[in-house]
Amino acid sequence: MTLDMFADQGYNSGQTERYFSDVTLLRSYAVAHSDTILKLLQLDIIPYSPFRHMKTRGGHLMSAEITNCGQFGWITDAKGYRYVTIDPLSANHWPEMPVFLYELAQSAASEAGYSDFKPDSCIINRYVCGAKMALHQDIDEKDFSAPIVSLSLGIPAIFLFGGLTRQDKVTKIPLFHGDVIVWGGQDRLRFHGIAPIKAATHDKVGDVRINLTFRKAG
Ligand code: MD6
Ligand code: FE
Repeated sequence: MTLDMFADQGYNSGQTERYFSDVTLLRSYAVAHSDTILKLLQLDIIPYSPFRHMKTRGGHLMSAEITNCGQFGWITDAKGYRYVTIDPLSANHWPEMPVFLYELAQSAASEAGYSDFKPDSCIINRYVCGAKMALHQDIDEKDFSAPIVSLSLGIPAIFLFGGLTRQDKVTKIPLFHGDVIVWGGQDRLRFHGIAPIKAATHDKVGDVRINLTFRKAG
């Protein structure tokens, strides 16, 4: 069976999968809320801080387009990776994190065993067919004791989970519309990335994958 055959019916809907020691995948956790989430993005975030391609320090254009909401937004430019409170494109604060998203991220974290998650940052990625994210570690946050909560919408992706060094073997985890993956604890600093997205169409989201990643950055 191919991945996109599962895309609309909710692959393993409602099930919890565990990987390594501290990675929890909540299948279809956000499916019932996807219309609300997409509307919040469309009305309250994108008009103020649109998606944009950012450049890495090496001058390489990232294939995923990025924006943010919440107090801290993640950016990359000639000066490298970091969190900032002002969107360099709008010269304003990032749009506030909608309470609905804050509470959804908090309840997913709680479901995965992190009862006190207070995200102050939400990175929003948009991937078209062919876009990817190279293996990397999330190390720009101040405190690694908080987990990362990552919500996928739209067409499927293959999430790549490596180890604590770049050379470690990679585990591939397919992610579908509405899936939420929470990682923390011993797995907080694992290398991870997104394999090149395969062409597909999702009936609500179209031919893109949207990812929202909630963190405690500051
Ligand atoms: C994803 N994103 O799009 C995974 N990490 O599913 C990330 O791992 C990520 O988008 C650090 C900074 C921005 C990101
Ligand atoms: Fe990351």
